[in-house]
Amino acid sequence: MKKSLTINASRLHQRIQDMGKIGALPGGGVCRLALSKEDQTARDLFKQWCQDLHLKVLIDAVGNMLGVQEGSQPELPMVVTGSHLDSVATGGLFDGPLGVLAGLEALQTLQENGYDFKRSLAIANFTNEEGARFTPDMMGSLYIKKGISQQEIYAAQSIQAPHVSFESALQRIGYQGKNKLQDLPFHSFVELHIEQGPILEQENITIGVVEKVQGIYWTEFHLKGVANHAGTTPMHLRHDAGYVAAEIATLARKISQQFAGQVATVGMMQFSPNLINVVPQEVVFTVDLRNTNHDLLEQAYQSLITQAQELANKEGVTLVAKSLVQFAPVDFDAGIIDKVEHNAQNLGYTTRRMPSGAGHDAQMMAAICPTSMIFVPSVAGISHNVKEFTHPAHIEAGTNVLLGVIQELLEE
Ligand code: HGY
Ligand code: MN
Ligand code: MN
Repeated sequence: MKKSLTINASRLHQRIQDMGKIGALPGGGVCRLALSKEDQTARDLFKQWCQDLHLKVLIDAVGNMLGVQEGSQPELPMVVTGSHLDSVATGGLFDGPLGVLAGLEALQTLQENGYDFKRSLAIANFTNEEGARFTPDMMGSLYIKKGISQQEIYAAQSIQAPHVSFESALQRIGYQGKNKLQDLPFHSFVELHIEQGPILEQENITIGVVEKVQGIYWTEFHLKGVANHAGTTPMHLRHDAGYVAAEIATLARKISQQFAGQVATVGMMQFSPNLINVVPQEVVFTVDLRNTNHDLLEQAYQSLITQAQELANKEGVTLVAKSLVQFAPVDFDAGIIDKVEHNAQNLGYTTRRMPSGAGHDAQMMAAICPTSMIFVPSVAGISHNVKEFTHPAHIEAGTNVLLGVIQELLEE
């Protein structure tokens, strides 16, 4: 029978602050890129906290971590919660660590109340959720669902120079494990995460009941024109890769206005030779397209590729478009969605059902077992920004909902 337990909010708050000291940036926020020294330190701390709770720590070949509280019937499929500890280069304290540390807090609360675990409960830290150093994003959970091979992952080169392989970076931080997590029997997965958008705050809602995640297409464009003198080259004789890149960035915004629910982002752009008085020879840039509707996302993508090629042809610039990520939208499990909703409402929290605009490990886990997510509000809807913040009361609320959902899943 489910007991109504509540978490130790100050202990969770302290863990979030302690984790936030790793990779801390001078002006606030964190930089903890996947497989960096900072990621290693964060992993070490998580492992220590798991060992303090006498959890079995499993690590697989791509560095995914599971802290497991073994139940008395370990043959039963396990309940899993968690998220990621890597961050973007200008990240906040909550994107990822909230899910990992709230899971740990829920588990510790169950332990302290003498909960009789029949089914095991595991806390996950998935490798490279952000995709900010190695693409694709959600890499570790994609590997667990067998959507990418170990070889492909090991060969991935870091986006930023000095370019290193995933394999060498993983070996350097000492998290190349031997445990096979892919074949573990997972009963269910639930992830607590900040919304990273403005909806919950604007509507003054405490708990987001997440029904689905947008599809994500990441494309890298490589334009090649002709470097030339900025002063002496007549405009009609130019093959200006920089001009075409700017036109495509503008095109991406136009396309986002042509398809319902479409978002488009040009987040990275590198000019070469990147000199004030030289017509750009080459530009490498990325376009991130997302939509909850797969057909519209596909149409937006095709429209971008076709029109980008036309713009390049007109300027006599060559264009190579390389698809880095194509993840379809994912619907979550109705049963777990309902558990999130009724646990939140029974605790007296306001709720609203919603999609996730951001990608999450849950969208990969949904292919393996019944999955859903719990959102809590982001102040001013800000995330992937050092100013990311979520109020402690909302963190406490979300973690108490997570605890209730986990208990129900453990009892199933
Ligand atoms: O890109 C995303 O939405 C996630 O933060 N990796
Ligand atoms: Mn995240
Ligand atoms: Mn993120």
